[in-house]
Amino acid sequence: MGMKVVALAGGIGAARFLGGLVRAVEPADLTVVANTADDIRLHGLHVSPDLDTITYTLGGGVNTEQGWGRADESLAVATELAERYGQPAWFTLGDRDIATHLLRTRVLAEGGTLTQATAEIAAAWRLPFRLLPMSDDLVTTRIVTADGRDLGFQQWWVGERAGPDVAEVRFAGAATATPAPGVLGAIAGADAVVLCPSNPVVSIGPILAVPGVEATLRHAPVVGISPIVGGKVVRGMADRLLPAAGSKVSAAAVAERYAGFLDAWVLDDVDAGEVAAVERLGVRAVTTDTIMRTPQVAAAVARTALDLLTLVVST
Ligand code: FO1
Repeated sequence: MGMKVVALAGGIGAARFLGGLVRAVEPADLTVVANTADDIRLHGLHVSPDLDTITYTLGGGVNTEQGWGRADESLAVATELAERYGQPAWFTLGDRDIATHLLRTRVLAEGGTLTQATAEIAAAWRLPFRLLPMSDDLVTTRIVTADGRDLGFQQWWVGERAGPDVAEVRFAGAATATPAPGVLGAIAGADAVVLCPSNPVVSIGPILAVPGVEATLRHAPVVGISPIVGGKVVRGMADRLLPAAGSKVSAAAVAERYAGFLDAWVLDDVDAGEVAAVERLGVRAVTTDTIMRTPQVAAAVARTALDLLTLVVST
């Protein structure tokens, strides 16, 4: 039996990393737990961007330029909705992508769970690992803006292009949510839990906010890869959200957010100057090239992370 690995994942950054992780471990021994607090209901459909980004990327069907959505996409439905029916068009669903949302929404409407819908979609894409939503309950990231509005995450990020300053980030529904079946058991039984290089506030944050997850992580070997390189985000909006959540935009500051359960942390080579600060948190740190231009680089990052964690656990 190989090493049992659990990855906690957001969207694009996680998907790139997972493309490497599946080369570094036996995929059959891998469980990926994805954030679902970016989910949104649109035109009556349940859209799960992070689950879909992971599925399409690892299934070989992602739009590689965007990093999300389907390759070979068309917009006939979106155009008809906007132009004929005058429906809001700030969040675009492509035709092929809509097929995924139709299937998911139908499973849910028939009384199935998000876990069941996700398994059916993952099987169709022949994903070689187990993909779980963090919860079957509705947990929704809310962005309270400095000008006092309470926006859904996608409304702020896509609808307003992350323009408004952020006063507060909340996870509505998290306090009463239950982890999806298999999540806590996978973490408790893992030889390694890997925090993907995802947004610490709105990707990993909601997973940690589901009751029981953080407590279970405290007894598991946990390694993470910094999503912040040289004081900047590799992609996404963590630079806009970390200050609102009380953290600096640095690799060490992200490690500090996880310090209660983190055993090892992988930083980019450019952040070698932050290694000492991370180790003062009681977290073993190492640097490597973390800019995952190819799956080969991503696999090297994954091996570095797992090797460091193995070292920490054995000493
Ligand atoms: N991002 C955009 O900037 N504009 C869109 O219209 C948009 C649509 C969309 C549809 C399905 C999907 O899975 C993702 C989509 N995204 C879109 C990306 C998404 O908003 C974010 O990148 C993630 O939620 C953040 O991780």
